[in-house]
Amino acid sequence: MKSPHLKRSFRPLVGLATVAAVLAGCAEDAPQDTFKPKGPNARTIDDLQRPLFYVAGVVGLIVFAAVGYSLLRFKDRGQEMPEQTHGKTWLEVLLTVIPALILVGVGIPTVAAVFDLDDQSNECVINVTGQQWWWEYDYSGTCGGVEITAPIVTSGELVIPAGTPVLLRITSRDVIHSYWIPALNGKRDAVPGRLHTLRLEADEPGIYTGQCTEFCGLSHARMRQAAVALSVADFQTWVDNQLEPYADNAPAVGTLAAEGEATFISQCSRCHQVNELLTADGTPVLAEPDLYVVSGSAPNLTNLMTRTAIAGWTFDLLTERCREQLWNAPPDEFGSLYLQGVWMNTAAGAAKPVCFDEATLRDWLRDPGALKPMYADPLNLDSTGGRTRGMPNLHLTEAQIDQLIAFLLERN
Ligand code: HEC
Ligand SMILES: [Cu+2]
Repeated sequence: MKSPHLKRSFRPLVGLATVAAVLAGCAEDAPQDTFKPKGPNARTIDDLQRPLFYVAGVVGLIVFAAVGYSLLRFKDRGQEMPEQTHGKTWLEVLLTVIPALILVGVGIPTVAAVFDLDDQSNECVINVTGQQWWWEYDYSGTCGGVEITAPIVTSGELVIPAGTPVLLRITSRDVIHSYWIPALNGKRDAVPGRLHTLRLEADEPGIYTGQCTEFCGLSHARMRQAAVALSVADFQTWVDNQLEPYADNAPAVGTLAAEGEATFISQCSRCHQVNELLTADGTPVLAEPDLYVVSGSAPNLTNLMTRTAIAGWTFDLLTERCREQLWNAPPDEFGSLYLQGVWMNTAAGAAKPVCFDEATLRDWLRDPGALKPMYADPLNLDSTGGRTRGMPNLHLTEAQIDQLIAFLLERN
């Protein structure tokens, strides 16, 4: 505190730096920018928020100017106390009527927009469940004219047909989460025991990212999500891929992937379902995550490699370069790249996919808690009846990880 002048002279600098940082944030390509709607619901919100933002901005500037003027003009310079008065009816009426009119002007379009957004009409219904700390999606029925002949359960990445109003039915299994894809609509809380609806529609194929916006515990910051919009034809292909019979892609006897299948059954399948997986003697392998995980659920891994990120959509399955390529693809090229996924840019017959970020998946399998804190620590299991909150460290050997990766790559 020796040099208050120096400190004071820093203030404008700090202020300038803050403004510069905020402006830089606006200029930069920000995928979760609420001012860049990419679908009709988000546009309804944008059409409302922009004029309000401007009006509120002008009111804010007037208030700041008035306060600033009063501070400087009437600064205490030892002058006489001015005459004290009370009440000025015309001014009080005026200052009541003007804000009331502004509020009515804001209220009417706001209520109209709320009703507009509540429109439930849709061409597809998808169930969404919040989990600590990832989102589960399950599909059935018809979606954008595409018939979904068997249930599809996936995680993190919501795949929808573009140009189609999709109704999400959102709930939670554990605590309150909140679903938010800023480019497609506002936020909706996911509350245990309740169903909340949210309508998403994307104008064009592309990837639209978001994140959980209700603090939901330790790894809330690692609970992200994305909506991937595909043309209806590409969406049909995606559905066909998800429902491809296990036998069509089953690892051949004697391969590394076949060893991976056995390791998967012994190490992973108590928590993770892979649809139609059978033991060596032909018994169906059914996951029982309710016995091992507090929330009673773990991601379905049937077609893991068709996703682009895992574990709350936080860790990439695609290498950075390929992710950039996918995210920046024009709408008419996006779908085919997305459907190739980790196999993008890979020559036919190549043993390993070029775009696969293998190191990240290996890190995850080696010690998931090191990447994403989840209270999976075995020391804390007394209070939860032996169940972990996330995926525990299974102390796999590198050889087992090799097998599992081969198995998971085969299954897509
Ligand atoms: C005790 C239960 C349990 C076991 C056993 C388990 N996991 Fe997990 N796993 C989870 C949970 C819970 C998550 C979700 C973690 C999160 O995202 O917060 C998860 C997430 C994953 C993910 C990310 C999936 C996605 O779509 O986000 C992969 C991949 C994965 N596990 C692979 C495996 C493999 C391979 C094994 C066997 C070696 C295995 N897990 C064993 C509980 C388990
Ligand atoms: Cu959450």
